[in-house]
Amino acid sequence: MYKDSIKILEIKSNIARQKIIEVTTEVEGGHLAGSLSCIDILIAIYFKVLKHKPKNPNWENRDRFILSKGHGAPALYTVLAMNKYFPEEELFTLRKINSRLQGHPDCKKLPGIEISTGSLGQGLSVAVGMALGYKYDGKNSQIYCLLGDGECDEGQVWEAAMFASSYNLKNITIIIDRNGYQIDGRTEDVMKLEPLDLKWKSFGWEVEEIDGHDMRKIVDVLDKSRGRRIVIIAHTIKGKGVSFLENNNAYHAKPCSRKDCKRAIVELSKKYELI
Ligand SMILES: Cc1ncc(C[n+]2csc(CCOP(=O)(O)OP(=O)(O)O)c2C)c(N)n1
Repeated sequence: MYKDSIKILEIKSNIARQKIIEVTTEVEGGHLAGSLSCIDILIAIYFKVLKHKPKNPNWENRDRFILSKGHGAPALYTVLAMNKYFPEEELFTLRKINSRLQGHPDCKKLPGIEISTGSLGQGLSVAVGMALGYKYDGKNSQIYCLLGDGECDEGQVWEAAMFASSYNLKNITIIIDRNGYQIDGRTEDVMKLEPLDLKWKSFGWEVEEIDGHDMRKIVDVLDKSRGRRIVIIAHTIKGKGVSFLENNNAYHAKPCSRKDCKRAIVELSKKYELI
């Protein structure tokens, strides 16, 4: 892929980060840090990898993306708005009563949401069911599912993992946002996940590990995942992109103050000389 197109994706990520910070500050809510850790992956998926038609969200041959860590909704909404699934101004209705943009994605309200998520551990089961349906229908489209690393504590994740290999599905890509934190602290302190790669391999999945903020690597590995049953362990940083948010789990579900929002925007803007 040309260097330029990677650069454009990186700039889109930077713009998305600013939007996530602005919106969560303005509405005084939303899971900020875990949205910033997965946004590079979502930008790569929605702008480079996914076969989809924002003007026809139910196009039957589309690939599907499921945000199993549904609390990362601010990141997903931002990328959907950037793809024109709905007007960008609507982002500022996040978590408001009667808004289509609830704290967790609602597939009955918002176009582009494949399944409602938020109760951790359930998204992969739905993704696997969709992959099985596509296999039976003879479709060559791919299902992508993003899990949190803390979410992998949920037993249902492993039941779905076992099911996918038992049915020899080869149309599903899991991306794990391996930012090392969950709500109560470091994943390895709460419930050890390592060796995470060996766990997935023993459940019958191929595994790749990447830097989840290296846009070229993200696009490459996602492109090559088509037609396979694969887990991409994406090593990321919670709060990525802003010095005082990075690895600061206080911002798990807390937005920036107005003053810190301005600081964050200035910091991000300087990266691509956007100001
Ligand atoms: C079944 C269930 N239990 C608890 C929660 C509350 N909760 C929201 S986010 C979160 C932490 C998840 O950690 P991780 O998947 O690592 O997300 P990240 O750190 O990337 O935000 C928890 C426990 C939930 N949404 N669902």
